[in-house]
Amino acid sequence: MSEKLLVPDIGEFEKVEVIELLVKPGDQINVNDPVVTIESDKSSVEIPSIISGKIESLNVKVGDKVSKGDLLLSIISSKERSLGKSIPADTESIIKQAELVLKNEKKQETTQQESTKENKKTIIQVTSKNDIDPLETQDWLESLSAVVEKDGNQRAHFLIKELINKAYREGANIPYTQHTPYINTIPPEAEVKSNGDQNIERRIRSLIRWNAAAMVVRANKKFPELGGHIGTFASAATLYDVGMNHFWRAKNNKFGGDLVYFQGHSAPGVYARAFLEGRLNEKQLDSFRQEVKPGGLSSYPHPWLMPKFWQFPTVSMGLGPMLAIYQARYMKYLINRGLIKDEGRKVWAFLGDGEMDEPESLGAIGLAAREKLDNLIFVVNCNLQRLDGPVRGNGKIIQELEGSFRGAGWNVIKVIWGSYWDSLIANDKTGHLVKVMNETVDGEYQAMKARDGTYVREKFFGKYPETQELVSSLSDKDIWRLNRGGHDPHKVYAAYDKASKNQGSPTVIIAKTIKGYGMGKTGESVNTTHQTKKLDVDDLMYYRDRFDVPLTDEQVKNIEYFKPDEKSPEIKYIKEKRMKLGGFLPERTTYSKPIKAPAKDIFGFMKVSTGEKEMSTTMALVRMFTNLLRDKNVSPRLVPIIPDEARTFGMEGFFQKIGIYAHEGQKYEPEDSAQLSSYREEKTGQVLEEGINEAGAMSSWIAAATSYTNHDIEMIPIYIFYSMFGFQRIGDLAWAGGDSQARGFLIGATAGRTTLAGEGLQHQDGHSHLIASTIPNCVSYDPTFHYELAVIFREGLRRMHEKNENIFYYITTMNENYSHPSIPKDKSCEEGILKGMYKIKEFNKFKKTKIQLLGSGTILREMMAAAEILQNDYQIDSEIWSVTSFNELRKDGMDVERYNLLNPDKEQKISFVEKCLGKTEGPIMAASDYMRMNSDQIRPYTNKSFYSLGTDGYGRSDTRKNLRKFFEVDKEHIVAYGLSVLAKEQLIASKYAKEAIKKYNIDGSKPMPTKL
Ligand SMILES: Cc1ncc(C[n+]2csc(CCOP(=O)(O)OP(=O)(O)O)c2C)c(N)n1
Ligand SMILES: [Mg+2]
Repeated sequence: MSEKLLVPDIGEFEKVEVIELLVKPGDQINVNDPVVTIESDKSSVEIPSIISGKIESLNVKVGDKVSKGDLLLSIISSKERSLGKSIPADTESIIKQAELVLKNEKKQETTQQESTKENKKTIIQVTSKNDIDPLETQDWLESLSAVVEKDGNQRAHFLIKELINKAYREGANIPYTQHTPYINTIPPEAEVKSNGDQNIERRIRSLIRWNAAAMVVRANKKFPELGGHIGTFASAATLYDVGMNHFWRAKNNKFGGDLVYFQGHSAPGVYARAFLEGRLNEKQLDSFRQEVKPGGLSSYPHPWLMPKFWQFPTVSMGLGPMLAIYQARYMKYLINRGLIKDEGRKVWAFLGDGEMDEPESLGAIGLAAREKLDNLIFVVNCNLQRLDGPVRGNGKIIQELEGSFRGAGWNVIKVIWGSYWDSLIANDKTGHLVKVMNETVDGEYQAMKARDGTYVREKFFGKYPETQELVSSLSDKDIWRLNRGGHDPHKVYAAYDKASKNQGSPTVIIAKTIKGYGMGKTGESVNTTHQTKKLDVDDLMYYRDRFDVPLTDEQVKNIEYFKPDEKSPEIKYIKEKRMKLGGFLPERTTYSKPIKAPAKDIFGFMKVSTGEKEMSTTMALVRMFTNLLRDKNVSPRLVPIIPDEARTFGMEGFFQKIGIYAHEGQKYEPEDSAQLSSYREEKTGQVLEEGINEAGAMSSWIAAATSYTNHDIEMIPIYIFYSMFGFQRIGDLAWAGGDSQARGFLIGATAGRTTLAGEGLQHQDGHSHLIASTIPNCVSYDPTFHYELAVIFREGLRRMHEKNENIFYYITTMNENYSHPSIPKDKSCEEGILKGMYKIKEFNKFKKTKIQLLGSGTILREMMAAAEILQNDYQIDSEIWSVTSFNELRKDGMDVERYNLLNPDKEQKISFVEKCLGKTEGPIMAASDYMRMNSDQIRPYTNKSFYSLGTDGYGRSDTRKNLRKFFEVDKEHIVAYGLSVLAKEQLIASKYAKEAIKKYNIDGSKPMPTKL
């Protein structure tokens, strides 16, 4: 039976142009197959069929304007009609997920109950001066203890919750519980024990500690300027060792591997372990921080410098935590999209407590909880110190972090006290010990560890008679031995075990340690620990003795490394443990397959003129994506990333077409569900809609752009943002992206200081290309026309994703609508587009005076208009060059110049700029919608006179015309300045320039825009 397919609800748009027919009469189509593409002045979108069958007739043609309800085509239907658009929420999968969550919750409940059964000796003691009836308090507490004893923690928890609810309903003021007492989260009875050989592990750890310190001291003895850190790793050694021996699984041919973000300043410890594992040799350790000669060990984790070793750059504080969160989220994205298997891989991130002050460190923890990232574990090493002094001298960083993470919905595990404290805490019947623990601030805790047992007895235990009594039988030495949780392998193991098994939320382990642990008087727990990189002989002896390193005094004086024999139990143990966990860590490898670049003709439509039709390059880009989504190789690999700006860029069509990634699917019917571009969230959704979060979006981009190494699958991330909120906002992340050898596209949309007209000073970008140029492996372009964009984008796909070059692309697109010409016939045009410039037009009528006009982005069009005026009104000929990338031209220029200087006796090479312009006539005038420095970049690479125009100064809102006049990059200024340039070069009389300045009302007394 014949059925009719009508234009569906397309939102507020009417009379939208049909730009593409994707089917023809006689075609057999299925439900959801796209049939036509329509395009408004902002966005293009495909209309899918809601009927399957054979197409009988098409009722529209390209160029027709259609509105909701118009007839598109008739179909002889084969099956029953679908219920309009596909149902937004996949009910069945939601039920399945809900069942799974319930199952998990049940499982969690039973494991929690089991653990409480073992954990019967919980003491609940409160001491408060404000207690008006201590006996009554005691009654309540005993009742609670009885409940814990008889029915377990879970029951106690339930009763407390009920009491709180009741109190709330009765109007009582509910106590605010941001944190738990200052004790370990896991009680000793519930600790899972390690099956490792503790003695051997301690010996190994001691050797790693020694070698790590030795490499820093040796390097600085040779070259004091090299620097390095001992204190960070000294405090974190146990945290790393337990993970390395028991938890972190390496990547191999059977398993994708856990991903570990090592804290930047602990790099020496990671090298020292690799040394014992036989992965690095003594010579390499001796080249720590001497990276210029190949083979040196990088100061910090830098994949760019050690591409087979480091995976994640972390040393710029705050980036590690943020990147790790988005890495864990991206891992779930790949799993949910069916692109990788769910193997229970984890992302571990090691962070400093000082580092947690960075806004980026805590900025994304809400997302981690919301997305239920139970594949993510943070370990915050709370040595209570940062660089200058204590992190929270007057407060408690552990409690503060607990509050933040608990509030955000994380599973928090505090590892504060080591095993030596267990019996003291168990005997703390009056609760005074926990009270002192709660009351003591970090500044005091730090100071105590810089002193000795006598001091601790007096200052800490001496606070109350009850606590004094508690340690009366301990010697000062015993008191000094009371260890911190982060240095106790048992406590750390139990925490890691619990964290690894946690379901439904991310975990943070907050571990208390001592900065410079074992470094003695000069380096342990003192404010200067962070920068201690030299240890004198006494300190070294102390360090050796402290950790029983089997070195003679002589060897210590020589700061020798120590590596036991290959057949020693230590080396055998360390290797065995790693082999059991699948291999060594960290290690950077890639086994991903390249993606075949799409056929050239996929971009064919962008090489022909748009005729009368005007569009922006942003819209051309969206059109290009729509086409790319039809390429079966490329389509599934695209990861569009948008920080709440899809509609700004006309990309809302993607919501329906490929869906927005949402780990829970869509639990609601969207408000706009009847519309073609309705907001569709889906578990398998492809778009990463990041909300107003450029740093998060960039972190997602880095995760996807390094997918080829971390997940062995090549992906094509395309992050589209307001160009002003790109590099300027997330510059450090972009730098880390470069270091990570990211491959993907960054699209700076709404670019150009005068092109994004009305938005004003904070929005108008006149320098993002300059910032992009600071990143060595970033390739950037500022195209004007759709064919330039197509050529650039295709080459990007080829270079990065087919040829696997470790570069990334930054392309600016604009929101100014204009018509686009066909690609010039000249064969060398494509090469020019990619190298950075090509001749787009020539005016050669008068053959008297000539000027070379270089323009890029939208300002190229001002140049073209100016050239016409120069020709018609002033009889000046010109050649117009479209400069797609001043940055790329500069790179070529630098290369050529360097070659020439190094080879004075050889035939001198010619820069691409000079190849283009060398034999042309007349001076050069260049302009872009960016600061003059943008075009000035190529000034040294040509011998001709060179003048720049640009948009130096703060932007401001106004019309494009007024802005271009203000910044002096409109066609009138180009004409006037062009004439002036020719006069200065003595090619014409100066009166012409003067006349033009007058004619165009150019106010010569107006200050430089930079001063306005
Ligand atoms: C963004 C950034 N700012 C400043 C620094 C300089 N810096 C290096 S380490 C450090 C102190 C780190 O303290 P913490 O995070 O507590 O680490 P740990 O105590 O474990 O060494 C500082 C300020 C940096 N690396 N990155
Ligand atoms: Mg610290």
